[in-house]
Amino acid sequence: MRLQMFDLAGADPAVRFSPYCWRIRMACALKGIALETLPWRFTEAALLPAGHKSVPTLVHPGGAMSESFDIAVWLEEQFPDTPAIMGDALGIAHLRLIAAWTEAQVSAALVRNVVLDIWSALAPEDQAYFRESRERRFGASLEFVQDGREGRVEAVRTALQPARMALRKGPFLGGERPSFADCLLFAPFMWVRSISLFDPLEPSDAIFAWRERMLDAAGGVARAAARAV
Ligand SMILES: N[C@@H](CCC(=O)N[C@@H](CS)C(=O)NCC(=O)O)C(=O)O
Repeated sequence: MRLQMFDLAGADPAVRFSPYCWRIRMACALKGIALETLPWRFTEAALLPAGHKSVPTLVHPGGAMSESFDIAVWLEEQFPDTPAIMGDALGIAHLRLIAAWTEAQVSAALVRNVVLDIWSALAPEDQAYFRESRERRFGASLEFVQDGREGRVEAVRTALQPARMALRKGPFLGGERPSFADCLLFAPFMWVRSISLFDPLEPSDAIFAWRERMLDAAGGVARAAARAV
């Protein structure tokens, strides 16, 4: 089945940094599903299939869909012969909490520390849009928002404590093998890694070791991914 995904790109089209797209890139890699990614920029809304406004947008033989979590559920259903990474309806319901936690706590703790770095990695046509929309959201300049991030490292580490506790039980959140829970938490780390040198993790942190395992998972697709820095 031919699958194409519109994937947020930086000035260098090889740099793909959307955490939501990384959820799907990792899910496909873990399941062994071939995925063609199409570089897409914030200012290219008109290129998305009609009715779709954000990436990832997946184009498949039956149509198109957005919303990363829904795409992952669809992949799990459509490719039953590949390794399961979500489980049954109960597993999927629980994964929604993991997704919400990574967005509300982890990505929220990270974004202020990399927002100017994101802007720096963007193509010129995207920079104006990103600055205007994000400065409106934060009520301050990108420079002001990102300033002083060294003092916010501890807040990021604290936000990660639930995963640190869960990883006492096994090498991955999924147990012996990575699951979509791992994709959900790994995605914001790929967001940061793709466009920034900011790293809140110390090598002694269990999350650091887990991140190394995720970088190597599925043949090391994430470690091989292009970076803007
Ligand atoms: N809930 C959506 C969020 C997707 C999303 O926000 N994607 C961003 C890129 S990281 C986007 O397309 N933004 C468009 C814009 O800011 O104009 C999902 O899980 O797919």
